[in-house]
Amino acid sequence: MRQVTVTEHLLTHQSMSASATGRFTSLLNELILSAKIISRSVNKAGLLDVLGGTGEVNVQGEQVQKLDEFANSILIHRMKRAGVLCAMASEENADLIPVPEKFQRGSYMLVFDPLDGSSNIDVNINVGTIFSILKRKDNSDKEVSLSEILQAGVEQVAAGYFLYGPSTMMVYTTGRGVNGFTLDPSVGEFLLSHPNMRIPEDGKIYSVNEGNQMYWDTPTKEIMETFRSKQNKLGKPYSLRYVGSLVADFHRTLLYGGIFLYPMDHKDPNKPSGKLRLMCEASPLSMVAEQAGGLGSDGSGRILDIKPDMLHQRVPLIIGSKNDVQFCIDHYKKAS
Ligand code: AHM
Ligand code: MG
Repeated sequence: MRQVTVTEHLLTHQSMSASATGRFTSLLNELILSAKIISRSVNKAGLLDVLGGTGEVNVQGEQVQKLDEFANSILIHRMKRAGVLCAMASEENADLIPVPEKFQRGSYMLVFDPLDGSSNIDVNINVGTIFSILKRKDNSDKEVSLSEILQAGVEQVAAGYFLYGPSTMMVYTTGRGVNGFTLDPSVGEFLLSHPNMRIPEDGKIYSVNEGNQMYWDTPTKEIMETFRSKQNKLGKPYSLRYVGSLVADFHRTLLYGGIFLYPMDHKDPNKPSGKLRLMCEASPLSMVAEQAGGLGSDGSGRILDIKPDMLHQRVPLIIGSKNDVQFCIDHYKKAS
C-alpha cells in the first residue's frame, strides 16, 4: 500500500484551498520538525541528563521540568524563524512572545503547550505537545498586541497535538475533519495512519482525577456517580481510565469514545476554577473533538465559543463522545 506522508497530505489539502499560499504548509512543516526534535529527546529521556525539575516554578505555579524547558525553547527558537508567524504564546511563558523584526514575519499566531503531562516524564509515561493556530485580523506591521491573540477557539485556523507514546503521533485538523499520522522513525516521516478520525457517539469509559472528589460541587459529584453506577445508559458502571497526561487521555477518548473531565473544583475555596488552560489545551482539543464528531464543553456551553480575557485563563473541560458530554451539560442545566 502506498503510504501518504503528512507533507503530501498537507500539499494535497492545501491545493484544494483557493487562498493557498504555501505559508500555512511552511508553518506546519516547521512545527513537525520541532516535534521530531522533541520526540527524539523524549525517547532518550532516561539516557540523557533531562529528567527531573529545573528547580524553577512557571507562570502557572508548577515545577518546570528540564524537558518542559527544552521543548519550549526548541519551539520558540524554530518557530520564530519560520517566517510565517507574528507572535506566539506558550504555557510556560507569562507574556506574549513577539517575533522580532529581524526575522521575516507573517500573519499567523501560534499558541502551544510545549510538553503537556510533563509531571509524568520521569516515570516514562506519555506526554505531548498541543498547538493552536490563529490568524491576525489585520495585516499591519505593528507589534502584535495581547488583545489580538485573545481569540475564541472558533477562530482557530488549525489545531492538534503530537503524542510521544509507544509511537509518536500527530493528530490535527484544519476544520475539515481530523487526520492522524504516525512517525516512522526509520524514514523520519509522519505517515497517514488514521484518516478521517471519528469519536464514537457514545462511550464506555470516563476519565477524571477521582482524587479531587471532595473539591467538586454536588452536580459534578452526581455526574460521576452516574458514570460509576447502573444509572447510566449502559446499565452498568463505565470503566475508569486516567493517565494524568491530557494528550494521552484525550487521544484514547478520540479513538475509543467516552468522556474526559477536568471539572471546576474548589481546591482554592475563594476561587473555584478548572485546571486546564483555555488557549493552549481546551480550545485546540475541542476543535479536534468537534471535527471528529464529538463535543468540548465547560459544562454550560461550547469551549470554542469562549473568548479569553487572559492568556493563561483556566476553564473546566468536559470533552469526548457527543452523547456523554451532552449528558453532563443537561445535568448541570437541570441542577442550576
Ligand atoms: P501540564 O503538564 O501541561 O501542566 O498539564 C496539566 C496536566 C494535564 O496533562 C492533565 O490532564 C492534568 O494536568 C492532570 O492534573 P491532575 O494531576 O490534577 O489530575
Ligand atoms: Mg498541559
